Amino acid sequence: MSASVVATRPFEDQKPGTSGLRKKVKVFQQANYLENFVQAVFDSIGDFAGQTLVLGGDGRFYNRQAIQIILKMAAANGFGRVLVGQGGILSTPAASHIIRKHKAFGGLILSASHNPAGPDEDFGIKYNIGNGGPAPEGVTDAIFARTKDIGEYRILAADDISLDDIGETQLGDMRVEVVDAVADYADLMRSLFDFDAIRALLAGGFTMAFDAMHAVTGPYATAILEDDLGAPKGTVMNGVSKEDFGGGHPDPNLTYAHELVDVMYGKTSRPAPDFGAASDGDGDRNMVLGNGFFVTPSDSLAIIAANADCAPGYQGGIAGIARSMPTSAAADRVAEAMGLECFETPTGWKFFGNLMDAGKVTLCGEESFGTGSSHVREKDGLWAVLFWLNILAVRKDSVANIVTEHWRKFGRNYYSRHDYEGVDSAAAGQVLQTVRDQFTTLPGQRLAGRLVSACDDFSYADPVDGSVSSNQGVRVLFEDGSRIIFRLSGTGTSGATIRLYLESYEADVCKHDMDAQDALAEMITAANEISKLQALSGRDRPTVIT
Ligand code: G16
Repeated sequence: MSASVVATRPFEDQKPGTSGLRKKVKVFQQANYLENFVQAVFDSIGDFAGQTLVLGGDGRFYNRQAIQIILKMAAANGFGRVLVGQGGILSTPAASHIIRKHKAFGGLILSASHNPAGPDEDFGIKYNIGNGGPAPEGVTDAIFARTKDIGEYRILAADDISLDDIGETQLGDMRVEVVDAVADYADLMRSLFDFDAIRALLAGGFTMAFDAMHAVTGPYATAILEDDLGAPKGTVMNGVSKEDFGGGHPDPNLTYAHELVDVMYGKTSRPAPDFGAASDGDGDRNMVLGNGFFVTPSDSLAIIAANADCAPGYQGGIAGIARSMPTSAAADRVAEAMGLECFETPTGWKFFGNLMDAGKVTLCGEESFGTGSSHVREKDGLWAVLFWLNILAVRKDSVANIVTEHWRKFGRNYYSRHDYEGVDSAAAGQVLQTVRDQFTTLPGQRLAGRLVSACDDFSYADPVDGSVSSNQGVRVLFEDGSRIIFRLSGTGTSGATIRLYLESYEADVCKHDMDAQDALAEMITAANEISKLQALSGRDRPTVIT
């Protein structure tokens, strides 16, 4: 087997977004497109000669072909060993764990997360560093710079290897180990949560449903929830992973996880279960529901933090909490009550890595249905589900009671995100600029019955390495803690997605039972007025409301 050096020319559009490079499959299928990006990664991450790379993906269309290409490139570039998930499958949190457990140099994760899959849909790739977390901006900037002047890539001339059987194969000088995709991850979960208590809960008449949305979590959820914890067969819905995710959109929110939502709100023939959850394409997101009750991701983080001592893995205390800037401040109130530091970072899990490595935070969360802890360096869907089950097993109360009691104690942060997807990029930029143009005039004015205290473009200085990330969202901040935030998504693959985040704090317990859209109605109107969002985007309503 010989390594060949293939001449290539740069592609101009290989800038990693919030979480790696995400494009249509057809873009990735262009000659040299994937190869260029992978070589740019290998050229940007330092000396890995003889070291270990972890490789796996969410199983979407093109996963297997991409893995074969990357294996041959890893061999030609001098890796000593690649650990690849059986069938080419690794959920994102499982990949993060395997990188850490096996002290790998890094990992390549193939996923476009919750974006639909199939020949005409999306594919993605991202590089994670040796701590198991997404490469920080310094690394992704270097990768992007390299994609712009790349002239060749290295690849081994070899046959494809079998990914389906656990075992070892030699590829040139590199060893390929096909590993069980689930086992290590399941062991980690057993070390964090009280499986006996959860088993007893599930044996005692407590009912639940988990929607894997035909994506990567299916085998993980089946092994853990049904085979180990004893939940009845069928608890995991849509548990068989498919290359096209069953034609669905595996984004665990009230819009796209409607099958689960119908079950949880009693709209099917079965009685609504006590607990419901869903995960996304690559297994890092989660949505949590009670019987007829939705838990916002921001509240979920706060409630997990406030109840962390229910889970054995967290009984020694937690170090601190971090949330992305657009995530509601519910967790800040818990942190304050617990005497913990709370960090506000830009959107993107990569910003939590330094804080976790430095021991400053244990729990992290994002409004985009992401919750996790320092057990790995990615958000972790099933981890959040197990944490909730552990809390429910200890507190022996319903999801709705636990949440409303939390609001009674800490106040309620009414929260919603309105997404306008597939908007013309120039128009989306204008929406944000329209608000920026009022940065000096809005403060001091009253909007939605509240006083505007400040406006800014969110900027973050990493307290660990001092790096500064600017332009991370346009904020209109109110004196009472309410916020209106505009941001452009960094994960879409067609046009621009405008995200409008709305938050309003309510301390009065008598006003805690409103629908969030009603509670935020004045804020929504004000946000549209100051940004001219609907006029500029040509849309009269959001595509998705969460
Ligand atoms: C990714 C990132 C998250 C981010 C989310 C939404 O999640 O890992 O940190 O919150 O995208 O980002 P944006 O608002 O820029 O679209 P995932 O689950 O898509 O990998």
